[in-house]
Amino acid sequence: MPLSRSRYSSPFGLPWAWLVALLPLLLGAPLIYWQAERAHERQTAEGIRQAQGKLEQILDYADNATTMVSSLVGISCQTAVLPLREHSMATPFVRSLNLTHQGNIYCTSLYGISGAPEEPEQYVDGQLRLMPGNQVTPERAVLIFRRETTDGSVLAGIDTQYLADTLQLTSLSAPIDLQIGDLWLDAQGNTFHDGVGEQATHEITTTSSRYPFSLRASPDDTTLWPLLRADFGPLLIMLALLSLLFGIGARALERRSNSPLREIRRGLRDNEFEPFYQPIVDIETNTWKGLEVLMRWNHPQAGLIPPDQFVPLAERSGLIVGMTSQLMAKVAKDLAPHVYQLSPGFHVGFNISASHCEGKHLLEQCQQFLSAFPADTITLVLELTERELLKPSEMTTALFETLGNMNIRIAIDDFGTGNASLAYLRQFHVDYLKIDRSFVAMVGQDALSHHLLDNIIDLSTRLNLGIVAEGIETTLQRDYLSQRGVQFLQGYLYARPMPAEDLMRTLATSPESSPVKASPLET
Ligand code: G
Ligand code: G
Ligand code: MN
Repeated sequence: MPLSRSRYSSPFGLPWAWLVALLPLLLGAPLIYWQAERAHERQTAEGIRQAQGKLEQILDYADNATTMVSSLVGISCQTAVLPLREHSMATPFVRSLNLTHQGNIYCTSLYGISGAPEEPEQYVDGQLRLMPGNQVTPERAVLIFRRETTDGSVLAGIDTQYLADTLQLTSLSAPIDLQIGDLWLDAQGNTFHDGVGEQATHEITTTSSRYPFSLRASPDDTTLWPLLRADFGPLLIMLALLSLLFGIGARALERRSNSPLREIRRGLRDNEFEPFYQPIVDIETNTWKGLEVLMRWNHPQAGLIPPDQFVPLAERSGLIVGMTSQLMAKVAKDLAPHVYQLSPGFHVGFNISASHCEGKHLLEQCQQFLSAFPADTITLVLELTERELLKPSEMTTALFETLGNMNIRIAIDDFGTGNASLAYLRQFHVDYLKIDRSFVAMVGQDALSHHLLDNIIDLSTRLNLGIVAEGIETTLQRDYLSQRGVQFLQGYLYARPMPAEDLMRTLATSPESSPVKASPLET
């Protein structure tokens, strides 16, 4: 098929298919990202909620233990140290219990009698104090829980390792930090002071209603991507597969829409079929006797396409009828303004396919074409190729009868290449024979070829019909044919098929109201 698919699907087709293919990804990817972000936020909120609960649990133990020993405040350390130690050891997370009296830590479960200042003002809400490290564990921070009693207080030391572990366990989707007063503890157990006003974009914070501490989670992209990969990977793969499917679908659709037949239909709709004109010369007067109209497809991408590449398909599909209509309309528009520059009865020949004669359109189209010209100014000629003979029927017989009555002439094209009988020529009221150019090309060749050519000319002459010889390229051919009585010649020697502008230029340069002089291209 000459109208290859790839030729018409690019360059405009391909990007369209790609765009369609990308559609699921373009629409789906932001959606997935948004979903992942929501999921990430939910996970982070859940993590921070769990962290808060666990920390409150740890503080509950301290709360409990300090309640248990609160009656010991004020009692001498020697008496108090043992129950202090017992409760300290029996309570999870609590590593020491201490008693204070009159602003002095006078007894601790670790060393017994002691004498450090209590510094109650350092406690947030008088209850919690995060210390970067003390004399027991200088490297590790400690959280002190404080319970005030009537004559002093109980302090419970909690190893921050437990807190850090809790933060670590709940920091699955975003790192969580614990804030007590202006000191922070991170999941690695480091304490730090935070810069003021430094806030991550998606930061989530929570404050315990039971103890004076806050938590902060800072989700960021580094924690988002692993989640995206783990939870949304399959969805992304599905999306990519969907894209592939869309792409294949789009390509298939595109191919269908670019099938040659659709392309011809599109060309017809876009008025792309145009006439080229080739003169037929009367060698007796050396003037133009007429023109043959040859269809060209002025394709927006492929340029001018010759008819043998699309006419056969157009004939099979019936589109040739509409295309011929389009051609006739354009020819009428081209020639009507110049009709008085043409010799009276100037021939305008159209190639008509056999299938066209079997429908009812041909007669109407011919009438319409002729109505564009003043009466008797031009002669319409229909060229029917001998390669494809018409099937005689009542309808065709009547049609050609009518055409004859309308002074429309019938020419047998490519004469000699088929086998039209005398009866056929009579039945269809044939007026002209156009000797195929393959016979004309035999001029000057071997004896057998000459014999064939002479026979064809002989036959044509004896049939008593007008004779046109096609494909005249040399003066030798011209002279040979004219010597044998062929009156009308057509070929590159006189002119190649030309577009309307060239035809108009030739008509314009010829003397007014006289037929165009035939001027051979070569001599
Ligand atoms: O102009 P060119 O030599 O390319 O034409 C090639 C063939 O196409 C010729 O056989 C000619 O008869 C055919 N052709 C040209 N124009 C038309 C047309 O308008 N209709 C039909 N049916 N055939 C055409
Ligand atoms: O089949 P039909 O006679 O309609 O074909 C006419 C075609 O023959 C024209 O389209 C034109 O391109 C071609 N043609 C016209 N004159 C010459 C010529 O002198 N030499 C050759 N090789 N082709 C010609
Ligand atoms: Mn022809």
